[in-house]
Amino acid sequence: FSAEKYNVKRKNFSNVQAADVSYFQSILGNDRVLTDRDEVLPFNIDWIRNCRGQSQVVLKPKTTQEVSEILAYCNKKRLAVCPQGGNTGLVGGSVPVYDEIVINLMLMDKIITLDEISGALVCEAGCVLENLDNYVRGHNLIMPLDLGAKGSCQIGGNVSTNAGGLRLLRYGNLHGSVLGLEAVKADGTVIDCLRSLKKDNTGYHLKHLFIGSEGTLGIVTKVAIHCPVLPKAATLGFFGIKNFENILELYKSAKSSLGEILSAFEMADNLAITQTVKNLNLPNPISDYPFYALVETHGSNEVHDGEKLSNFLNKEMESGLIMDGTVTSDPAKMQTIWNLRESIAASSLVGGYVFKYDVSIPQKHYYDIVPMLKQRLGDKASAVFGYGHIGDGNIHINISVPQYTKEVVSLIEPFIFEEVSKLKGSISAEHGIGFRKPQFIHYSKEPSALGLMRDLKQLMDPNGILNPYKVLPETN
Ligand code: FAD
Ligand code: 2HG
Ligand code: ZN
Repeated sequence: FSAEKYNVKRKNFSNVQAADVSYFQSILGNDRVLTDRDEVLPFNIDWIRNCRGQSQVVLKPKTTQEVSEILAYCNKKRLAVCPQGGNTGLVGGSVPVYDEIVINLMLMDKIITLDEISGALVCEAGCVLENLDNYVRGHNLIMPLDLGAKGSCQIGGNVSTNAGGLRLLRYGNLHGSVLGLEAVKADGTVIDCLRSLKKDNTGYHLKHLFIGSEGTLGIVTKVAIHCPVLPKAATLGFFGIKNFENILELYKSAKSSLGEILSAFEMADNLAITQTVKNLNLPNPISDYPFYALVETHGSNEVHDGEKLSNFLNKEMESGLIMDGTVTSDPAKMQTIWNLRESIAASSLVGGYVFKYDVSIPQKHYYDIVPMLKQRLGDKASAVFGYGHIGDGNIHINISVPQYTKEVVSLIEPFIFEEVSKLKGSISAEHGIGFRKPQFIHYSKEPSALGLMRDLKQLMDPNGILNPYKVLPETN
């Protein structure tokens, strides 16, 4: 269990009793209260199989009112809970540590309204991101975020982690695109900030407290989000690059040559791509190169945008920044390339154990830590690679080892966080702190800021029932 592995002590919460289960059944009915061991198990294990909890109860509310009644009861009885969306989180925040009751939002999946003039979509928190995107595309809009987990992550989970993803560079982060939300506090109070307005300076911007709070301050039950217009033209380039310096030069050039139509600029090193091709049996549209860049445009004129990207490719092949590449606006071919990029995360789950790090570093030093870690780990690691959202200065470092050992952990942590801190980076760019990183949060947050985080937690969840052991470090 992860509690033993990471040496975390159970807090003084109540244990779930038969009477508690009966109460939950009285609100939800028997079908939406899971207690069978086999049924509960998948809700206890995270996507990368780093963490496993011991919950015996999973609740599946269908309405805000039900969430409110569950929380009011748990708060009164001192029963700890773990809010859960699609369980695709990568820092162990979405699964219980001990016997916290899982509150999974999957049945709160209704679209409420879509304003085609403003682009404001209002929906319940359990809507799966891809379903929302398919829906709004039917109305000439797209979701402002996209990520490899879109087929199972939920908008409430995205909001609670402040997910970034593949096009943050163009469409900004959720603090900008979430217009409003509804959330339930630990004591069951429903906080209604569900406005769909672009402008609303009426006092404190409370929605921002819930965006990125990883289920520790409340359960998000509804979201109002701004959807940009569906681009009439999308083109994608996939390029082979000689070295990391050339990726940075290419990024600078893409910003000036493609300007307002640039919608994504991603990079991957050789091993990230070759391992994905090998482990998941996927095609690579170009041959083997030390680095790869993926450059996408979203615009309103196919001919103009296609020309711009082709000219960019020709110019940079002549300059030598691009060694080889392909540009396409064919949806099926674009999908194949995106699929290769989006599958990198899953490729490192094949065999052994994976450590995933998600850090922000000033772009000049973006890749520095990968060779350092390779050297430090030697043959103790079966793979060390780096890839990510270079446009956002966000690199994902994946380290695969045959099996988890304390020795390997001690070679990686806190070394990696110390290096990030030296470079004035962030130890979590987009995945959050969850269960895996609270003890390292001080590398990125000053004591005064951490103190205010604790004060807010105390104010909003005085009994600490919401996602305990997550985000905030233990005070000894
Ligand atoms: P969960 O994993 O279920 O939960 C995540 C956290 O949010 C937990 O702390 C949980 O307690 C809390 N939570 C969930 N729902 C609620 C709610 N309704 N109210 C309150 N708290 C809640 N992340 C990125 O930022 N960018 C990426 O590009 C990206 N790509 C990914 C690709 C893959 C293949 C995978 C597996 C993951 C990726 N992630 C990425 C991480 C993950 O998908 C995101 O963090 C996502 O936003 C989590 O959504 P979820 O519904 O699965 O939430
Ligand atoms: C991505 O950008 C995700 O693909 C996952 O954020 C990162 O698994 C990872 O390391
Ligand atoms: Zn990412």
